[in-house]
Amino acid sequence: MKKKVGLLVMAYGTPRSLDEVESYYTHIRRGKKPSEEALQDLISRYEAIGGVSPLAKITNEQGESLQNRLNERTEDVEFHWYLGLKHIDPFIEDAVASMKADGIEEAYSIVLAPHFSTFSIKSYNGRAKEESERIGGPDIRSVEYWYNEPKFINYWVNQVQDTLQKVEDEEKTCVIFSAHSLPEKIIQNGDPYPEQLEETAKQVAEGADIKHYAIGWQSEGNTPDPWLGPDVQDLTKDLNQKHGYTAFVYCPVGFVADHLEVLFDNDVECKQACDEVGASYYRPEMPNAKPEFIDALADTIIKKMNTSE
Ligand code: FEC
Repeated sequence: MKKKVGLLVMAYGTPRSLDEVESYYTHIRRGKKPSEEALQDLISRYEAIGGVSPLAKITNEQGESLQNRLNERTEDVEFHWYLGLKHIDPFIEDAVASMKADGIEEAYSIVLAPHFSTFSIKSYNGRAKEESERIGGPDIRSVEYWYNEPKFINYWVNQVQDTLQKVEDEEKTCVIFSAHSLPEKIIQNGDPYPEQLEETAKQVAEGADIKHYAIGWQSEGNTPDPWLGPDVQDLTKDLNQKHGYTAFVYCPVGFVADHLEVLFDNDVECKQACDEVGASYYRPEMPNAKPEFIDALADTIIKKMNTSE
């Protein structure tokens, strides 16, 4: 008989309707209600992308596809996937409790974000471990990052190559790789997040033989502390001014799905920056639940199964 193993798939989460935006935003702000102005601003961004984000549906497809792919690729194990979200139910703790209730003793966990940061992957994994210790199981082995997973790099190499076929003049085109900005203080604490983004960008740029590329940060929060920069919109204007690029290809490689931060921050705001300088805007397709991407995630879990860490 195959061994039943848990697969804890963790992701950011999104409100399922505009009514849930306030409680979701309050959770993101660690329990502090947003001002009416900030709340309306966020609601208007969700409205601009159609009212709700497609993220919830895509995260579900990613989790289910990963479970199915792992079950195809492993012989003596039967994976059962559980969804654990950071900012809305089912929370990470709910997923750990469900695994325990279902009699799961051993589980693997993965966060649907490629780059390690104390703000992101560390906090997801920490919450899962804390809960499993609190309730006495299951034993969870966590993937810590996968920014350099060969099939993930390959996914973006193919996407960039396809997109570059559409541009008029590659010499005048710049590819911008980006991830979610974080407060600059993470650097003083030795966080590997910026280097991991640089490495993803370098590997994709080499694989796709990109002529010009740059790294930027996006979606920074509305707080007084300094955030990692340059912001992708400022970067667009700056690069256009300095080098005369007439087309920009945005690769938000720190994200893995179509959601607010891509559909608004890239497709609306970066597009606007391009329009302002008279440059063309391109944004390759996000990985979502495409089989080649799901296979990359399956590789990370299988590698984890084959190591003793
Ligand atoms: O609903 C959707 O479609 C979008 C979901 C969404 C994803 C996402 C990913 C990341 N975030 C990260 C860090 C921060 C930090 C703050 C912050 C704020 C927000 C707000 C919304 C939001 N985030 Fe997010 N993020 C998504 C949505 N995020 C909404 C609140 C309004 C705003 O600022 O726009 C600032 C918190 C604070 O106020 O202190 C920090 C990181 C990621 C990528 C890794 C991951 O997915 O976990 C890092 C998707």
